[in-house]
Amino acid sequence: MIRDEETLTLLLDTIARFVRERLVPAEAEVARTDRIPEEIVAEMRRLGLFGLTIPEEYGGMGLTMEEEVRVYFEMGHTSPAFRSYFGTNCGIGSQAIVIDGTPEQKARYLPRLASGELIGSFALTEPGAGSDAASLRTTAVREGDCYVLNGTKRFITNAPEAGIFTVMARTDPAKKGADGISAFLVERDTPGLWVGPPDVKMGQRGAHTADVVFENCRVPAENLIGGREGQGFKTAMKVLDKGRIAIAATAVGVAERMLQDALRYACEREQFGKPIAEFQLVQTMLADSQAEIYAARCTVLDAARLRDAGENVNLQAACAKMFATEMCGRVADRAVQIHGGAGYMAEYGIERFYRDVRLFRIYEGTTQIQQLVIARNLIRSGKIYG
Ligand code: COS
Repeated sequence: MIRDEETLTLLLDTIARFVRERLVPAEAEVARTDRIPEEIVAEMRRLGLFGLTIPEEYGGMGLTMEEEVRVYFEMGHTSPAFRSYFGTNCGIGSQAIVIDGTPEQKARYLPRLASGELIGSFALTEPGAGSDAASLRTTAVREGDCYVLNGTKRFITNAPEAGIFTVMARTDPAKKGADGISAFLVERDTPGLWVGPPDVKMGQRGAHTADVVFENCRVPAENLIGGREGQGFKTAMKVLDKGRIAIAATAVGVAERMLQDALRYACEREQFGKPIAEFQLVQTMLADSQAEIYAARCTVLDAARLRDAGENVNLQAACAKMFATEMCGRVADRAVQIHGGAGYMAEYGIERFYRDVRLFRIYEGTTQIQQLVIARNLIRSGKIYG
């Protein structure tokens, strides 16, 4: 749903200019230093990027899902580390509060997440619980007006920078699966919360992940999201339904950037006396990439519109995430191929995107988990979507 086409166009134009003039020129430096310069973070704050999806009453822009994915198509035209930094505040770092938080929790945290003063982080994954998220072992035991948390979370995006963590923990040890899980808001400076050193990753330098460890960490009972035990897994899944559409949109944007770069290279680079774009084997790679990007863009927009209409988009979000991220991987591979030897060299940047986008097929649910979600929906309902 687009609330006002003119306002959205203005926002998209502003973001496109920010990407072109500020972020693209900084890509190599961010990759080299593994750090987004403070002045760029300050500009992100000024542009309101941290609060894109946070309701207007809490200081955000309150973008609909369709508006949000259109922003991410633009943001995808540069290194995904930039979107990751503020996008966590708009997505998995805030949405548990937006979707299921109490009015007090919303009032306390959303304004600071929207302004970017506070960085949010989503702590679900553990050393022994990745795809099988419901098997998580972090415990939260009620003691008076607190819950005492113990356990380790792994690969937690933005943990080194975060001021507030959404933490899924088991409040009912008698229940082994999803039912015994609750979600908590844990502030960074709570005694007993430790953040490990940043992980060394394949790509997406500038975006950081780390372990988050809880050792007898006492969290006020009022920080139980929604005020009810046993709802945390469902909250996490609802957050991921939205997050998966956002990742799919980013994958479309990055694929567009890679194809644009590959097209430019193919038109400029001459071999056998003419631009390589004139060779049909190169044209196949360009054409397949364009067609797949178009298909993924349509899928993402459809899933976003359905969510805006209040539909359950579990199946569509999984389809969009699977198709767009796998497509992005294929486009990355072809873009490197079109660049030939230059595609393997750091100087051209395309090898960096190739490594960066590999994560899309893994985080917020692997391709195999999306397939499982899609198939389950089909089998349970007995009908297909189309
Ligand atoms: N929205 C609301 N509720 C949901 C839901 C959703 N999207 N998905 C599941 N639920 C509910 C189910 O309805 C069920 O509740 P009831 O028992 O009341 O019916 C409960 O949650 C448990 O669901 P389910 O039985 O499907 O859980 P499983 O353990 O089988 O796991 C998968 C489901 C595999 C889909 C889930 O664990 C998953 O998404 N894993 C990947 C985790 C992930 O993406 N990690 C990335 C790291 S976070 S960046």
